[in-house]
Amino acid sequence: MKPSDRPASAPASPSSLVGGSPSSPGIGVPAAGKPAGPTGPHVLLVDDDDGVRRVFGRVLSRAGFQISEAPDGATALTMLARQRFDVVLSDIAMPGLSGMQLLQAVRERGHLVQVVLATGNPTLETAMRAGALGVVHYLTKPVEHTVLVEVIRKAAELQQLLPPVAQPRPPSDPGQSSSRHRAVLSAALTRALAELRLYFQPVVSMSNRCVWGYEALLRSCEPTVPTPDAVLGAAEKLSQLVPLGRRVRELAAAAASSLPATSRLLVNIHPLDLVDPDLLDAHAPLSEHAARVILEVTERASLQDPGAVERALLTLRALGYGVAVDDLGAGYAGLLSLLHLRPDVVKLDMQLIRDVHQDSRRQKLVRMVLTGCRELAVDVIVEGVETRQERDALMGLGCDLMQGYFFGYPHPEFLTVPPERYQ
Ligand code: G
Ligand code: MN
Repeated sequence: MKPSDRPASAPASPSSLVGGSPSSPGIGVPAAGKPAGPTGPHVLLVDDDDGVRRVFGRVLSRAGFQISEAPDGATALTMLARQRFDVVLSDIAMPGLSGMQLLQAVRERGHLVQVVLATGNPTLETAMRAGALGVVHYLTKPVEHTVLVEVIRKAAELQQLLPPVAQPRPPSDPGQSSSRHRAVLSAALTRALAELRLYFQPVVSMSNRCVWGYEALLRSCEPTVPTPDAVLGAAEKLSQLVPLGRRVRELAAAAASSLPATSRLLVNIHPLDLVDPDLLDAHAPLSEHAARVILEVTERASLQDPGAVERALLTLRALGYGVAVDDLGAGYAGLLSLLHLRPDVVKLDMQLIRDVHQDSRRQKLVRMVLTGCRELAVDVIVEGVETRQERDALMGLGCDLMQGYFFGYPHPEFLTVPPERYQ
């Protein structure tokens, strides 16, 4: 943070500095202060230095924040997968996962949290990379405690502004804040659309030991709508799903030119896209690559006119697109979608896959879907494979096409899968 960004009221005396070297005289925290507020926004402090965590924790809990601590990035990621936090405040230079890698993983995994980075050794490069990954603040240690509290408070406020689909807590003042909320959301969505990116996650064929395809997943760099669900929720709320879908397909078309020769590209579409003339246009950018593109559909919202869906699917097939039903077995995608959408591929929801090696009911359900889909000549992709045990159990059940962190995280480039993941 530049000195000019500091609040004018922030004292700059050495005794108000926190997060420097623990032996420095600058870490003293005034004894007076508000008591810890167990109901305030929840902050996850990530730093390999116990002293820094202790001091940051003390300052922030006195300001009313709930504090949890992680001594390294890997522990932080485990905690983020299990629990909701409002803000992550992380050191950059840590052994193992660096703060920057942690930030990248948080974005790739789509965790709904604001990230503030703190470093004792600021460089332009880390500041720029942090900015590109949607970090809300970049602090230089030692940090004045008033600045620390102010920055974390602002980050927590951003988190509160997330759209309801992504943020279950209702706004504190729904009546008065709804038009302001809409304006804030609209500005956030405009920024998110301008900076939208696609990441690509491999889908492997175990029998051919190759990447069968890549799923394009949208990623936002906008802190107020940091996850795909938040962007979709905002677009839905503001009736902007059509421009969002067009932007995603434009980016997918641009990426398709560098798609590895034997792979397909799986692109998520919203049911409403099915009635967008741009999707059905033979001259639309993505249509040029249709023969290598599989459109993934989830019936998140039902369409007014079911006939329109069937007509759209006929046109898409004539253009050469393949069709996949996404998240089969979860909320929206039931067996009827196999009937109505007549997909080429179904993707089995990751809730059915989690710990499949330990659960005979899950095994039976997976086998049942595989048998049914074989009879219907539909390929099955199992999603969300995270461990070797899950992979082995699924192979034993006859699954061939698999996707999940075990094989690769979503990444801006079309990465290959390490050979040992097939062994
Ligand atoms: O709904 P859809 O299947 O398109 O969503 C895919 C989402 O799942 C992406 O945001 C992706 O980052 C996430 N994802 C991909 N692989 C895994 C995995 O192995 N485990 C978990 N928990 N999430 C995953
Ligand atoms: Mn999908």
